[in-house]
Amino acid sequence: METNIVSLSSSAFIGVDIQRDFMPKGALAVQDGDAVVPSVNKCLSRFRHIVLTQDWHPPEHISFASRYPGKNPQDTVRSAYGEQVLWPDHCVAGSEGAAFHPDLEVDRADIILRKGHNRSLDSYSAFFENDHSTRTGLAGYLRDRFLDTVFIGGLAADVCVLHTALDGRRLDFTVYVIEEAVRGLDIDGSLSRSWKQMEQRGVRRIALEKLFS
Ligand code: VGL
Ligand code: ZN
Repeated sequence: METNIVSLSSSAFIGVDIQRDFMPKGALAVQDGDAVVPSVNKCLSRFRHIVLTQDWHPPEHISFASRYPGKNPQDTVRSAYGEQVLWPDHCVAGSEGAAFHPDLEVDRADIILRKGHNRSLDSYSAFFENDHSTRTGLAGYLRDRFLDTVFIGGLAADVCVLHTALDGRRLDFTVYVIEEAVRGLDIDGSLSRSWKQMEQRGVRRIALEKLFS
């Protein structure tokens, strides 16, 4: 007999950065990024505990290439916490591009976690900022509710989903990434590298149909 893992009261769904700027034609477009929305909405209607994250940067954020003369997106800069990859300006707090995809059923969220709001510190993961030590508070939130398992969907599979999944494992959560509910930037093979890395660290990859059978 199959257990319906989704109905377990100890599981949460984390929808990562399903925002306009990561959609096709957005400032930091993920190919087919909008294809995650129906799958994610299915999760939003089934899970009992729901977290949504929102990439939320001040203007002139440390990760914006436009801030450094002569630098381009994908170049890197050295920061106080190590190497930081540069991106086009994206998800500026309060902007249209930072808004959730219009079809995302945001009202189902229990909590919306905004990350990357410190001008001099980026935050890919929903658990830690990019210095790998400043906590966002999400682990505490989950533990206070006795949630020990997270299912992740959203964007981008090889950046913020990847780092959320790896940090979830580092913090001893059971972590699943839902195949149909993620899409990646896939820069120079980063997507397959990310799946490999997640697998090595014990992140479980699961198909949507397996979840709701
Ligand atoms: C992301 C790059 C920069 C993401 C956020 O949500 O994956 N990627 N900021
Ligand atoms: Zn960002």
